[in-house]
Amino acid sequence: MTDTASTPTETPTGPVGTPLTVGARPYDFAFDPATTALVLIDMQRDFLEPGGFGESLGNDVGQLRGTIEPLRAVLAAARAAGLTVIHTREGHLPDLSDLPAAKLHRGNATLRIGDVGPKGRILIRGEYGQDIIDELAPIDGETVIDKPGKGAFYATAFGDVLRAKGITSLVVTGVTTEVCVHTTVREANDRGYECLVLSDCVGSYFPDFQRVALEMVAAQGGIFGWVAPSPAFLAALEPLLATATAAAASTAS
Ligand code: C5J
Repeated sequence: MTDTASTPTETPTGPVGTPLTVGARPYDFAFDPATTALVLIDMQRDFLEPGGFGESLGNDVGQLRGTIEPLRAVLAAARAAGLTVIHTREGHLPDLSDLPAAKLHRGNATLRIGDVGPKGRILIRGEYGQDIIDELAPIDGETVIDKPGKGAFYATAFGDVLRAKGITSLVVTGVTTEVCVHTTVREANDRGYECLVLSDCVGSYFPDFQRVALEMVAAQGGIFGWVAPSPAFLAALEPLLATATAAAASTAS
């Protein structure tokens, strides 16, 4: 089943436990780890490495690479704390049947979607360049959502997966801040999810867009959600990580 329309039944529900708190803008973000997912948006070679879709549009892919190390730390902590982890990948079917002509022709790119580049066909599912970078590769048990659009909800099972897992809050990371991250946060916000965007784990090819896109999330009392640097989120997870470490030690002894 795919998410094509907004209905009241989409409103997330889940068990409520003791919330953890992150120091965030515009005010503290409270979340229950049992109903929170870490979402990694489009950390794909096509956006972060030379020879892919991002570079074909004239972008300097080096601008995004600063997200990798902080996000690697967040991913490791989320896994250790037992949070739900969901990855997304932007891409199209090999026959391009899910690619609108408007998207194909937009941008006057040197290589268009479906053309063969140094890392395989540009932005095509199953190609090496379309996959997630090695540093953040999904592991068993983590959901990977393939999406044809910028938002994670459009024409995917993302909403169904969140509902099935009882998720009500999203910690959002990935690229690019003002495109797929923003679109997903806006879609999620309209569906009733609480979104925290980790400022150093999202990246833009344009420094000005990065700053303004983050301001737009937290402005007007958090019109789309909250913004915090990843160390604040890691600090909030500390009690859970300590419990997990103690449990592992007692199992080993
Ligand atoms: C773009 C994305 N920028 N993942 N995609 O085309 O943000």
